[in-house]
Amino acid sequence: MLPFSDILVERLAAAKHVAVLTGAGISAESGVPTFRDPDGLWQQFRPEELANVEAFLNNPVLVQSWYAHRRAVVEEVLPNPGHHALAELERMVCERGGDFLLATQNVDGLHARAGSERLIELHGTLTRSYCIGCRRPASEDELAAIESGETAMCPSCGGLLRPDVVWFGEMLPEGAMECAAEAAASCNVFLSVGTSAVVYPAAGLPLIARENGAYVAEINPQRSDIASRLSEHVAGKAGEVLPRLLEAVRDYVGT
Ligand code: BV8
Repeated sequence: MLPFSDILVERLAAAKHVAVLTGAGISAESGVPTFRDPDGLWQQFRPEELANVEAFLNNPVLVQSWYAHRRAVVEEVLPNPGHHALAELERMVCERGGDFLLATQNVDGLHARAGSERLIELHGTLTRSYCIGCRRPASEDELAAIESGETAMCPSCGGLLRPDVVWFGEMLPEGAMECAAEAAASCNVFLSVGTSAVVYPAAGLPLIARENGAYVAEINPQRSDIASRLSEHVAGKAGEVLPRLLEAVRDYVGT
């Protein structure tokens, strides 16, 4: 018994345009804690404590060390079968002349490491940091001060070093949301994978797809905030469901 419908398999097999949104849930099976699950990152802290500019300026050491901790976690983990399945889906769709776009809210860099290329990191990436004074990219050595409990500062201008992520109240990277919204509006199938769909404007992407006639499936052990407005909820883990979905599509098209 497959956890997803025949319709989803048939639509995905025929789709010329496929778009995907992922959230922290797709990295959970790699060992990266999510934000809002019971054992999630926010359980130790609240978003307003850490993921915004004011919190950073009020307590740079806390915020810098929280991101340093998350970088260390991410450096130790690997992409899981869910990440690899989405990279494979991109290749499958592009090889048949279709369009594919993966928009991720994640900042862990795991989709790129799994081989995804048609990728937009809506909320930036942990893998880069920069100086808030002169915007100069920060090196690993310059971030080393964090290890000793000090504030990491720019050696050129003395400004604070921050992760290249999008905090609450900050704009998404130039053009990122426009590009993702365009893909959502023109796709035949949209997959929303591992996201609680509470953070906007990213969470609006599956709804844009639905409003424009796409078949929208959510892959998540829990129902998200927007599940009732989508075509299908596939109850399961991304690392288990996505490889089986790809296999079913390959069987369907007979390749
Ligand atoms: C902005 C930083 C313009 C990096 C993050 C309407 C429109 C526009 C803005 C807003 C709006 N309403 C409110 C806002 C403001 C705000 C917002 O959305 N607030 C929310 C909380 C109400 N949005 C913003 O500020 C955005 N900026 O819009 O700019 C603007 C500016 C000023 C004023 C107005 C507009 C910026 C948002 C970006 C914030 N940065 N992260 C970092 O530190 O990581 S958000 C953070 O949450 C992460 O990026 C994360 O990806 C994102 C969403 O969380 P999820 O990924 O969904 O993770 P979560 O833990 O919640 O859920 C995991 C899911 O996985 C669960 O459902 C679980 O069941 C599932 N799961 C678990 N295991 C598995 C699994 N699924 C599959 N397989 C598994 N194995």
